[in-house]
Amino acid sequence: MLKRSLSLLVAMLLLLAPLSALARGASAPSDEDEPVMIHTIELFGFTPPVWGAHPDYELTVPEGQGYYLDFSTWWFYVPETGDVGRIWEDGVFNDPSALYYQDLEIRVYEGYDIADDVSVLIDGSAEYVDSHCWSFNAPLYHVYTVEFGVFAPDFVPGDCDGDQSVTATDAVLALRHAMGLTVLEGAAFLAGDMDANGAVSISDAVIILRMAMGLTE
Ligand SMILES: [Ca+2]
Ligand SMILES: [Ca+2]
Repeated sequence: MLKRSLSLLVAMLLLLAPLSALARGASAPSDEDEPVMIHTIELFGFTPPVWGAHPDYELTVPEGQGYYLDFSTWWFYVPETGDVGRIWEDGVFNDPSALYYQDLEIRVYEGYDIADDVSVLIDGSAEYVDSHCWSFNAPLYHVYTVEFGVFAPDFVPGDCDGDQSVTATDAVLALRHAMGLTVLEGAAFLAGDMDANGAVSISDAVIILRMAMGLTE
């Protein structure tokens, strides 16, 4: 009786073994081939354009994601003339007739892919996202921010302390900023940046001093 039971058990095991092997064989390849789909792309640290400032390229992606920010560029577009171009790190947002937007190039790591219905969030919201599309020749995903205009605040060039006249005091303020002793911000910074290159330097302070002394306008 026991012998019969044993042989029945062996027969059952032999019957089941090929089935389980078949099941493993059928499922393994598809597990390896299917990419992990990305349904949300998140970017953090976005700074919209500020008049007189350099573009900010400090956007980051959270760690441990299947995608990364490969490259990003700020662009300007002038509707009146149709001019389009890049704003590099040393460029300045200072054209009131231009619109500015950032092109963010997203790539995925091996084993990942981006879902068609992906949502893109910048600093937790879709407020700054305009559109996104695949490029035609590479697994590259472009995200475009909305367009930003910039407007010059009201200031008198050279008047760092805002008293509506240009004096030696303004030159000293610009000089102290250039030396890192104080920080000029907003309209004071723009007033001090006489050559509009996005920095207040010693040469700006010299220009202001010459204005205060009546040597230049
Ligand atoms: Ca002044
Ligand atoms: Ca300057």
